[in-house]
Amino acid sequence: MRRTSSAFDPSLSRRSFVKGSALATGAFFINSKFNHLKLADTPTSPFTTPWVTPLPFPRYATPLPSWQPLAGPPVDPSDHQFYDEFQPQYIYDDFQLCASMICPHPQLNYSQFSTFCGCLPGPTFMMKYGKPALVRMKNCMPNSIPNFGSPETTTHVHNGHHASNSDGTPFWQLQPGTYRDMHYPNVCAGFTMTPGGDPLEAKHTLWYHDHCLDFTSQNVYRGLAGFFFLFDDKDTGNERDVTNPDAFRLPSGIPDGKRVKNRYDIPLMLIDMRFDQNGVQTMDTANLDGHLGDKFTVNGAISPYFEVERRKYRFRILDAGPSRFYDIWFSNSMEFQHIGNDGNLLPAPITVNHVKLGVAERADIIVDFSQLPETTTEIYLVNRAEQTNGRGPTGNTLPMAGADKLLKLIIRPGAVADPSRVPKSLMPRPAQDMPVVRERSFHFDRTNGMWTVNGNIVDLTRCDAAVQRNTAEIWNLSTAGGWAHPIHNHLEEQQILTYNGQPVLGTGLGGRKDVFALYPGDQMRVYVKFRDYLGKYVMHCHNVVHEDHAMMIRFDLV
Ligand SMILES: [Cu+2]
Repeated sequence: MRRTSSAFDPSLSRRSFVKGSALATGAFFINSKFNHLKLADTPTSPFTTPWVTPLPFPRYATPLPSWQPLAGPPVDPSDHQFYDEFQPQYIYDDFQLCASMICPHPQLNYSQFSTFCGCLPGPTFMMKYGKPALVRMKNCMPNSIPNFGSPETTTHVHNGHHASNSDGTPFWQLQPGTYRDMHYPNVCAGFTMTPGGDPLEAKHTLWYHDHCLDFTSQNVYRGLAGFFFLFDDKDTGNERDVTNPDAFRLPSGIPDGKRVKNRYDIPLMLIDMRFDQNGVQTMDTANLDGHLGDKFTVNGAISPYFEVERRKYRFRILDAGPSRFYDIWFSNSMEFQHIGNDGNLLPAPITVNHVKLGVAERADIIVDFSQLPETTTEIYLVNRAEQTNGRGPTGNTLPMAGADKLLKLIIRPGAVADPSRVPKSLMPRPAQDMPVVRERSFHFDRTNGMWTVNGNIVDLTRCDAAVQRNTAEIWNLSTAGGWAHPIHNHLEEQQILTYNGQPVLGTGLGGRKDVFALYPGDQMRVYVKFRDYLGKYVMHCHNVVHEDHAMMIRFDLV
């Protein structure tokens, strides 16, 4: 297996031209990467009996023992910014992207998914600030895969503060049979200005997924997604951390090798899928509005159940797309505490009874099942956002009786001890202490049947915004009517100054954000710091069908 070149791939500009010309004229270009595009029908998936499958848990990614070197060639430090400053203490060798036969429900068939290490979701990384890591990503996919998707991949850690060449953007795609070393320094943003960076920039709930140009929606829907958690000396991942006075002691799982004892920190990855009459996963790749499934999966299983104890749990809910928006409730409308939005913990917990999610957004919530009466033995996690096509939600809230049930929660009888806590304050919003050197506007719209930013479809050979490293800017993000666009910016979290002219402090948007869920006609004014690394990054719509067709810009730190 050979290492990829870090040189820029000039074919990226050709591909965007191919896409523009092919789709703008309504004809599909004959190209090996596009020849599966066809006007597919939208079948109704076969019936599946709900609540017969236990909720699957992704296993943990396991680093090499400290004494064991990489099995293959050594790392090339010159391929990584700040490698000497952040030499990897944890090495994950042989992290394979591969084709895997998976059955999301016992009444369906096996489908060929694309997976990280054979798992859906991929293995969960349990990373720590101050412990730099290196992951050797190997593309072990076959040269062609059935139905949809691309065997060419690149892996982005969503919300990671990583060097451009470890950011896993389409600039560095892996062909089957090649590998790439991804360097994750696990240091807070601002480390080139203050040693260790700004601790208020620590993030906790990240995820990783494919970012292949033109094929992200298909590849992520095929299974290329997993969780990437970061812990620090406050969010330590240990609810019994009595020796550390700074520890939040949020509900935790206790990793024990690849397994877990006492799961109270629960990742929940939501993907809505569709299956053909043979029970095989399918996708209508010709529908450029977006893809909606009629089966709701949680951690890769359709309509699973999960037994909980009468105590507090941390649920980290991820909308992994491709195009679905959620309005998450419990079926008894009970309150819970919203502690984090996207990767960050909020300044303080907010008590709510529902939380909205656009594609790629995360909600970190604490649910206390001890508040339920003994007579309550089961409730459901449900979605009340009405959505009838890939363009976005209608804005209507489904009645509770008609809500989409996602996960059945079976409440075990009997009181249990609960050492976990929810502090009154969590992570204050970082100071807006870097002067703003420039203001830019980005309008997300539809132009000649394509998804555009400021009227342009993506061309990765074109830099759309050159920003000065270690400066701050204000970015104004806006949409036209009719479509919702969850906008994601790489490299940095940002702070929303105003949402449709209104301040957001004290709301779930009042912390830091890496996805801006813009509903029709919305405007957000956002404060962004651009720190530490040089190189190429992207901002794009995370309705990944829109991203693929071709709602993305390139920005460079110079
Ligand atoms: Cu969009």
